[in-house]
Amino acid sequence: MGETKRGALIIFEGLDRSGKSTQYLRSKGRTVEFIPFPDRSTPIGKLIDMYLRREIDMSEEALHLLFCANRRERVDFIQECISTGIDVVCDRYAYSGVAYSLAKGLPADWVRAGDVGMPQPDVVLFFEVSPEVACQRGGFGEERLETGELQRKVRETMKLLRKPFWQMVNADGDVQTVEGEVRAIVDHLDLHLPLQLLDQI
Ligand code: FDM
Ligand code: MG
Repeated sequence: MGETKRGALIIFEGLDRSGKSTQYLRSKGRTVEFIPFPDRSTPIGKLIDMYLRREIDMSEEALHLLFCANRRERVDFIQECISTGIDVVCDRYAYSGVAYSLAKGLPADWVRAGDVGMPQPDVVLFFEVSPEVACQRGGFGEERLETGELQRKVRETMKLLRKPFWQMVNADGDVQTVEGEVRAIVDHLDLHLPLQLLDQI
């Protein structure tokens, strides 16, 4: 009694341009910290940003490890927020990391090992948007990894990663409809158990 309830770790996953960030901004109402992955503000995030904007090259393996390391850079912050009752919303997480690298053909066991021990989400909201709708939304195709072919593979691979704590959200609809779906899910999270760590992805 009287204890502060811990914060929730909420992940938004889905294709590029599926409106995930918009959803976050419109669904606040609690104390929320928002972390986009890749987090381009950190030292490792800056390297990833340079790669995505075609300023530097690197091997797919090195890139995969940088994406994993970039998430590790923020673990202390995530845990501090959760334990003080602040919700953390991440735009992408280990599932993007695994799905993109598997879609490129990197070895499955090696890829999936990179995020073991990361905080386990309370919920992953998977925003499903048809590729046609995604392509029509602004800015698509400017960065590396945004080709239609890779996106299609990622979409298929992502579905194989589905866990009991995933919830599918139809993101083709208008913003208000999607927002309603998100609120209903987030309002019913059970935060009585302590935050767990991922033992597999
Ligand atoms: N991406 C993102 C990965 O390939 N692996 C990862 O671990 C993460 C977090 O990076 F194409 C890809 C997904 C996307 C690109 O992401 C940049 P944003 O959300 O468009 O910034
Ligand atoms: Mg992008």
